[in-house]
Amino acid sequence: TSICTLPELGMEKQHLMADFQRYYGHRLGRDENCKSLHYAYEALSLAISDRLIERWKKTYNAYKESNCKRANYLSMEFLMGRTLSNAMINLGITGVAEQAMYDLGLEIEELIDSEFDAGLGNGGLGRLAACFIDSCATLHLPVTGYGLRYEYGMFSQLIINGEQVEKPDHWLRNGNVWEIERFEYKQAIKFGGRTETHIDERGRKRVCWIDTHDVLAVPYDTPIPGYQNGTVNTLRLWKATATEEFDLQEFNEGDYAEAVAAKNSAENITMVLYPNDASENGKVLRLKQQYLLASASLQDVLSIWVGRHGNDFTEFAAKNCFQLNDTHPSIAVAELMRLLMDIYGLDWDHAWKITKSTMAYTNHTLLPEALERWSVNLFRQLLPRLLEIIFDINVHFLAEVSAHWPGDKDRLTRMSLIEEGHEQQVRMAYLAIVGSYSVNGVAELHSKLLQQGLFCDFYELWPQKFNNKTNGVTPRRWLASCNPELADLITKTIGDGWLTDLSLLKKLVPYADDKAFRNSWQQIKLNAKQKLIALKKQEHDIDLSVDALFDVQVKRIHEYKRQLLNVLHAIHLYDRIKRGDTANWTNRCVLVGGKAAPGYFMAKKIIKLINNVGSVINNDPDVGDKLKLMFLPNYRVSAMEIICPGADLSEQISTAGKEASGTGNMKFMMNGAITIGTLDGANIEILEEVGNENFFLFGLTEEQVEASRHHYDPCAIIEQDEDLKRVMNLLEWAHFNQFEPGIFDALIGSLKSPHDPWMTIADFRSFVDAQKRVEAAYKDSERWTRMSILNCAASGKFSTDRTISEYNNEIWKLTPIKIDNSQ
Ligand code: DL6
Repeated sequence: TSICTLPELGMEKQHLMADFQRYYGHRLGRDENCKSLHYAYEALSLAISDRLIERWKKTYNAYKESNCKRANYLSMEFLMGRTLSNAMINLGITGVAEQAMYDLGLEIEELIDSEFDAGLGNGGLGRLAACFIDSCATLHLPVTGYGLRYEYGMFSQLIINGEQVEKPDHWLRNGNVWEIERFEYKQAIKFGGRTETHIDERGRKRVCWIDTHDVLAVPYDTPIPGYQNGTVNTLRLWKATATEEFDLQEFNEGDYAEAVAAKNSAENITMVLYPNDASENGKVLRLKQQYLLASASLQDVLSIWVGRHGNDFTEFAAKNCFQLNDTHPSIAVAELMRLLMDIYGLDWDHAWKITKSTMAYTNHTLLPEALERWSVNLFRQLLPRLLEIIFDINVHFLAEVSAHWPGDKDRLTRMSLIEEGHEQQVRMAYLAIVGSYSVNGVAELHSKLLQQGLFCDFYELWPQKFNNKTNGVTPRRWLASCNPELADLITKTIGDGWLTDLSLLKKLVPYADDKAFRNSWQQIKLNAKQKLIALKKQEHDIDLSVDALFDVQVKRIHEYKRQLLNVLHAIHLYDRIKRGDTANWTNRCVLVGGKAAPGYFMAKKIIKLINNVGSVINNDPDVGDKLKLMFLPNYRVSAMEIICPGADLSEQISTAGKEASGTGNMKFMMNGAITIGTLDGANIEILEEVGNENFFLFGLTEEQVEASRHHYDPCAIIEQDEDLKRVMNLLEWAHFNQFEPGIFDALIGSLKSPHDPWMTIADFRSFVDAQKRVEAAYKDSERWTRMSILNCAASGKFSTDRTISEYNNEIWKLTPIKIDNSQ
């Protein structure tokens, strides 16, 4: 018997009830007079969490005993959303827990809904990381997620007078039952100071980074369960705090207040998530966050290694790899070099060989403004040792470029890790490419464009490094958990194998022709639409008709995603109604949601425009049920869990060549919504899977966009299109901003500019025509339901289980470790 010998926890109703009551009454000290649901949520979560921790320890021991290779997923964002319902599904305990709560007089749905979202991400990139770690655990892969434990996550969005107002999201204010602090694994992180070189006892040059201001990174671990397979992996998030040593000195000098204040400045590093999904260059705090993540995570992995193997790194690369989620953690390339050389005494060549064979980089955007660059001066002040190493990497790298292209000076300038100019900048994407053995994009088109455009020089030099890994989403959260009725129907029809092999959904194809099955499918969609209406009604007292086409666009607000095109279409429909052009009309609710980066002027104007146009349309008695346009405030993971089962039409309308992949498109498809979309990102692969007849395609292709960019004349297009002209007139004559003159001038100007990079006007006519095809299809409800079933049936490719299997087979090469649950 040891201090951690415990009897196995029961999985039956009575076991859960007993644990719940103990936590509720003893640990939380509540009784039947307590009105807040939060404590019941917390008591149930603690009971569930105990069962996760049991499996977590077994997984940890199994990995340790097998001495297996491990992957580490480094990401500045993990957009986890809520945990309770997902944990119950993955433990296979949902039904039992529901019954247990029911017997105690509680509705489990209400407990689930009382959990705050863990909003530690901006959008697709962060949510992808969350889906990835779910799939890694489901596939028995030894993968640890490393990120930051922001005190404030993504801001809450309020809409006041049609405008976005940001409110801080203190998601930890009620504590977080799912995490465990592990102070014993803290790491010291250096900032500032200077470097000194000396010769060690073996006559080798050693660099010391001294006079630094150190900060502690303290890990908080969250268990990540696989789907009913006993595996529980770890998400390790770092919180910055002051070191213990620093205050002693100041205390001695009597500067108590300064010492405490310094603690705050250390803690500020992980205080808040940067709410930008495209660019956030040049901010000192952001660079500190990136370095803290990279350094703490690498030190953690290295200290585990050294604990077992001493300073022998011969096998390190065979047993470890690091996947960099975008360039945000790419400073890890230089940091691994520093740790291996300065701390563990390896020489350059050995350290570089290890670095280059352990790092792998995923790019998530083609937008040039999102490619990170850091000023050399800032680097020098904050991370002087890292800058030296980056310069050295560059010297070695440029020698390789020169050898490959002798005398090609332009090539050297283009490919250098350092961009020259009035201020030198470090090109972080290039650092990631040079220091990695794999570089991937996130959809076929995106990967192709990286190779042919943005990174073409690097592709020419190292074609074998480049590959594609099309994104996915986890079907556990994005079908089983968010749409239980549909999941039950699918399981009743084809069995439950689809939960871990989504390609089995194709067995639904023959049922698209089965009238009874279609009826059940239709009824489930109507129920989901009712839930969505109820959500909407909490905020606006507007009645939506369940029979209307639910036309949904939810994602970050960005010009390239073209929410504006959607608004132009809504205005066009409104104009038709006002002109009485409503023969054969299809009633439609256009729902748009998403957050704008707080400093993104145009995106904020787009939100205001949607709200203003919506308020004119929704209050016009001539319009009635024919058309509604609504903005869904505070779009987040838990909102999407209600929105996506209720959508009929999924708007994926970015300018071709701009959306790297998209993942909302996959969630909608899986839940039976039909896509109206351009040939962009993963839309192309969705179309390939589902076929032309089950997808509403429109718009210019990426090649056409690029070819017509130079002679683009939106004013001429407007002039020749009567419908578009009327839409633009309504905008320009301030029909939607009668008492707010000029507020949409910038938006109108951008639409009419021949330099509009998003070329919204170019796709208007084709979009309107595609929408007409949508209306005709929706009128025939049997046909629509067939299409809906076939979309779900064709969504098998878009599981992150498939994506992660590809990462593993082609990049990480880990052996799955099955956890023995018999003891
Ligand atoms: O790969 C996940 C996700 C893609 O689905 C989106 O298409 C893409 O826009 C998004 N990229 C980012 C990049 N932000 N930065 N840097 O969020 O990644």
